[in-house]
Amino acid sequence: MMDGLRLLADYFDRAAQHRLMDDVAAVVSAAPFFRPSMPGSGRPFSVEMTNAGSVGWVSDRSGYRYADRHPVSGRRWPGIPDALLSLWRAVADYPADPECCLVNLYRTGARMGLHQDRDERTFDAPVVSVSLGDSAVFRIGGAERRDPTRSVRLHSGAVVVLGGPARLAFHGIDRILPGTSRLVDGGGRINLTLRRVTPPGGAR
Ligand code: MD3
Ligand code: FE
Repeated sequence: MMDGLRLLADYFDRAAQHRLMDDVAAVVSAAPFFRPSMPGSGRPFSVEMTNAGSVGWVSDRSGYRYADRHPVSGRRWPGIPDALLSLWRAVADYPADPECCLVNLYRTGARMGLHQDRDERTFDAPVVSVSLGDSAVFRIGGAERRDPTRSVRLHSGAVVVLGGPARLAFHGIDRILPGTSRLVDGGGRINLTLRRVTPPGGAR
């Protein structure tokens, strides 16, 4: 396995997955899913998104960025649920809490192309991700787009920690395997991604 990539399959049992879905429902009631669009073209994403935390990741015609307000309601994002702060403190090995929890919703047919996460102002912190609902075919390569990639199945309850060299690896979601879980109402997959955006103690 690549250096810095830790796959913790079955980290959350079924009961914990249901509690996380309740936390997601509370976040979504304060900050409904929106559909981002590609910088430049304005082409809509197939994935719907929302956020919790002091800042949230958004994308529209003018670019990708972290914003402190929901792009539709103009309201601040809700707080990151306690269970996710506890997860970060248990696995991230980082001296400060996450600032953003991006919530991605993949209905059947949604995907995410190969990309790097580099909109943050620090890459010292790992990215911690939780998979809920239908299984996904996740692809991860190296620091260069041309590097070879491999495919990993992410099932409901899995946690992935990406630190060190893996932090800047190209990655994406090739496809969702429909009907592999009943956790998400209406079917599909939820991914929760915890990130530190600014250096600890640093100026905002
Ligand atoms: C590897 N999300 O939101 S999570 C994203 O399943 C994103 O929704 C995917 O890529 C999803 O940016 C993958 C696993 C993940 C998250 C961040 C990474 C893998 C990563 C950062 C660096 C390398
Ligand atoms: Fe990513």
